[in-house]
Amino acid sequence: MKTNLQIEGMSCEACVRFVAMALQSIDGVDRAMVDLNSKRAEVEGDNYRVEDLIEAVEEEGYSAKVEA
Ligand SMILES: [Cu+2]
Repeated sequence: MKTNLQIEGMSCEACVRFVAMALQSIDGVDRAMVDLNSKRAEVEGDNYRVEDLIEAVEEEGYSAKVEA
């Protein structure tokens, strides 16, 4: 499965790394690509819960929502 997220609150490459690490730590996530300029994250994997992705990003102090 694949999920595109819109991330709010990232201001530098360190933020990008925090968000990417948080997403990659979720069970079932194989890959998380985070882009600062577009404020987007693309997550790939199997059987992860989308709510877990959002929660992990929020725990790092950013906000996330699923892209329509
Ligand atoms: Cu930063």
